[in-house]
Amino acid sequence: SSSHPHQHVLESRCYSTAMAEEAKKLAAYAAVDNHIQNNQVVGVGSGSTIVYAVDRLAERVRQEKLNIVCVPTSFQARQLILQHGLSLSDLDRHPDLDVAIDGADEVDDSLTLIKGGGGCLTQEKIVAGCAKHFIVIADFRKDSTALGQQWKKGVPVEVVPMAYVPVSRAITRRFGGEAVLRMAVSKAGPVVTDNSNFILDWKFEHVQNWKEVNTAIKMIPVAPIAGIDIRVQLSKRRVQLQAQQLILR
Ligand code: ABF
Repeated sequence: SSSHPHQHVLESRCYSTAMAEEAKKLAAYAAVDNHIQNNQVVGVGSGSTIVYAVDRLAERVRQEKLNIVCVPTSFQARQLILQHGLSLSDLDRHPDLDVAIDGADEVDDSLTLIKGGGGCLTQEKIVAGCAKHFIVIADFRKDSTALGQQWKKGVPVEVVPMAYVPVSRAITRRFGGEAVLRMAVSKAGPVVTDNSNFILDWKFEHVQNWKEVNTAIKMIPVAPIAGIDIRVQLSKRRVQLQAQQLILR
């Protein structure tokens, strides 16, 4: 039942935490096996799904003696790369990546994504933008018919601290809803990103034109970054939605 602490209800189906972990792992392993090859420079995303991807990548590097260079998208990704003994680089040395691999919060039918629930969106977007191919690992829980409806967490927007009030007002005045400063779990202060910025979580009331929203947010002074990813190049439109069978169990 939905009252069990380790069960969640999604589209009236139940799944356990163990099933969610298994789905993340299956999707991550498939993404690494299908899309990463020898002699590549790989952007490494953030979040809990990417942990499985880096596990698998490190395993393949060892077993197949692959020559892979990794560029991180966050402090977490950097630690993962180091802990797995993978080769760590940066955009100074490797500004052209073969592939970037990352998780997402929601994915709709046109492969528009909400990202940044984990707070690493700015570097994720920069690294993905430097890659020829962008591979998104999303298990069945991330499959969304209308962005924002799945988890009700809204769209994260990273913002320069002194500008969070005007940016919040600019977003809601134009698109409605509310944009709330993300607070630390302790409630002692706001969440501070790897770039020393704040995050606004914009919760909107109705389905939006994501292209318009993305452009409009980018145009607000103080260079905020919205956790929306709209990719038009076919080569970049790859999402690994796996483990559907798990929900049928
Ligand atoms: C990053 O990690 C973010 O863009 C996204 O918000 C999050 C997904 O986390 P998880 O894999 O834990 O669901 O990719």
